[in-house]
Parts: sequence; C-alpha cells; structure tokens
Amino acid sequence: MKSSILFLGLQLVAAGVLSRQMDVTPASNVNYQSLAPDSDNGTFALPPNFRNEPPINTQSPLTPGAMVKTVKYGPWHMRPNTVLPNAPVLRAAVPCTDCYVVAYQADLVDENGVTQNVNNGGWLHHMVRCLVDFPSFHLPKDTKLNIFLQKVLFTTGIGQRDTSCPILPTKRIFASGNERAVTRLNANYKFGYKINPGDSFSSVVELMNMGKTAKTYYMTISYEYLPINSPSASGYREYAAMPWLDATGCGGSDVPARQGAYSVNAVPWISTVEGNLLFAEGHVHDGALDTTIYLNDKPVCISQHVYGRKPEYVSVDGMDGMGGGMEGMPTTSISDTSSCVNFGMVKRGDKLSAVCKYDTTQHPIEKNPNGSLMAIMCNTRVYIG
Ligand SMILES: [Cu+2]
Repeated sequence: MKSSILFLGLQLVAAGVLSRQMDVTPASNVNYQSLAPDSDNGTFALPPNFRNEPPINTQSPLTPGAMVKTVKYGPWHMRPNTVLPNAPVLRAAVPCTDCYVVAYQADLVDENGVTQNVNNGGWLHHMVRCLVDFPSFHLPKDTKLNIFLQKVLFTTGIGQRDTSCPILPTKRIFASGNERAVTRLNANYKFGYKINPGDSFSSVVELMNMGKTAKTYYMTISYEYLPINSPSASGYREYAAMPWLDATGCGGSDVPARQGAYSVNAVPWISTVEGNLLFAEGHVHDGALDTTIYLNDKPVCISQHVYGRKPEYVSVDGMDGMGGGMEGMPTTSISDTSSCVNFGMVKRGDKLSAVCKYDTTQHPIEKNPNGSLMAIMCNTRVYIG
C-alpha cells in the first residue's frame, strides 16, 4: 500500500517534469488506447499503477506505420536438468538495417514454435544483446576460425563503448529476463535504436532446461521497427544513452544468493548526458519484490515484480517443471515486471542509482539443477533520450 502511494506520488512528480520537457518529439501517433495491461492470460489483476507494455503485436503494431519482424536465434540442444550459462550468440541477425527499433520482446520456443517456460521447464533466464560495430565477417559461418574470430570480436569490440561501463568491450543495447516483458523506447517521444548497414549484433543467452526430457530451444526476438525512409519515421532519433546499473558494477551481474529480507544496491552512474528518462525496468531473479531507481538519491521509478500471474509461470515440483519450494507444492516465478516511462530528466553530473528489494521468505530463490541456490541479480537498464 505504502509503495503504491509512493508510486502514485512519483507519477505526479513525473507528470510535473513532463510539462517542462523540450527538444523532444512527442510520439503522439502511438496508439496507447490499446494499452490493456490485463488483457493477457493473467489469472489475477496487476497491482495499481503497474505499467505493463502490451505484447508486441505482429499483426497491428502499436506504432502506426511500424513493421514487426520476429527473428529466431539458436538452436540450443539441452539435456534435461541443465543450465547453459551465458552462451554467446555471435553475428546474430538484425531485423532490419537503416531502421529504428522502437520496441522489442524476447521469447523461448522449441523446434515446433511452442513457447517454453517455467511450466514445461524452459527458462530464458536472461539475454543481453550488444552491438558490435564491425562489418560482418565474410567467412563460412560455423568454421572454427570464424567462431574464434567472432569470439575475439565479441570480447574486444571495435569502435563501440558501453555507456556506464566504457571498460567493457561491447555496447549493451537490449536485454530481457524470463518474464519476457516488452521494452518500448517510443512510449512518449520519438526515440528508437538505430541500426546502420554493417552493424552486427552479439548476445549472451542463459537458458535452463529443468524438464525431464532433452529439448531443443530457440530464442526469438520480435522487433517493432520503422524504416528510416518511411514517413512514419519522421522526427525519430536514436536514444542518447542506456546506462546499465548493476550490483556488480561492470562485472558479470551474478551476486551470491542469500536467504531472508534484504536490499541489493546497484553501483551508481554519474550521467554523462542530458535527456529524458524514457524507459526503465529492473532485472532480478526470483526472490525480489521490486527495483527502485533513484535520481540524485530521490526515488523516481519503482519497477515491481509480480509472480505466477500467468499459468506458464507456475510449476510443481516433481512434475515437468522446476520447484524452489516444497515437494509437490506449486512454485511461482516472476511473470510480470513493470516498467517506468518518461519519469523525469537527467542532467550531466546527476547520479542514477538502483536498489533491489529481496525477500526470500515471500518468494524462494531459484535452484540450480544440482539443488544449490542460484545467484541473484540486481540490474536495470535506463534509456535516456
Ligand atoms: Cu539474470
């Protein structure tokens, strides 16, 4: 209750900031009438003020004039009860060139296109997509030499630097957790991610097969995009920055699991840009309640994590799913993560920070196939434009 009042307050503060914004093009043509957070297969209502982007609609995209392309990555053949930790996807296909990606959504499917999730053992634990700014290699795709060169490229990156971790070899641009929420960059203003000819994507993907049979998985990403030359793209620009606030700073995001109620702090970032806070959501693992983003130590966004609202996020131990709880008891995983859009402005020198609240007595930590507790995470992407 307290947090929903705080959240309402934050919305009002954001609305006040909104009226002072300049130098941005409102994306007034985005049809937000169709926003219907509870129109999916949810089994209970979302909390008040929970902002949930509607799924990417391949037939009628939210942005008029936009196109949607679903790109399939993989396959990964996984034995039962196994984890594929941060596998690289090198030279991954881009959905378009000379275009602005305005929204995207990840999913995990099997070879028949059937969605794989907690209820049948398939986890898209997380994926992180990076831009590798290098003309594509013209070598046969799966030769050892090419794979080696792509790995070198992936780990050295060329010409692109990450916003909050310039020390990293690549520039992080997209990410998703298993809740597979939509990231939308043009909720209020005309911003997108620009893909230029010659751009190449790389990703890391962490998958789990907690089921009892071997599976073949593919990750799909549905991109909503505007071709640069289309009239609908008029006024669009690339966002200015996407700082990644992470509990491990520029590390690998894994934080050793702990039981109980506690907070995990992400390492703050001092802004090097000026602009609107366009979109943010927290990425956590099961056990977390919410992620709060602070601007100069004042809370400006609460990204809430809701568990088991859709049937595919409920598993029963001993069945073909995964259980963190008691034998035979249903276990719920994060099914919905709320996003904040247009929640203020940053100036150069401002501090952005984030805190993730965990309470493992309310939601158990996930377990590895060997029964040990899985590492937790606390990170957030903040798109600024
Ligand atoms: Cu993760």
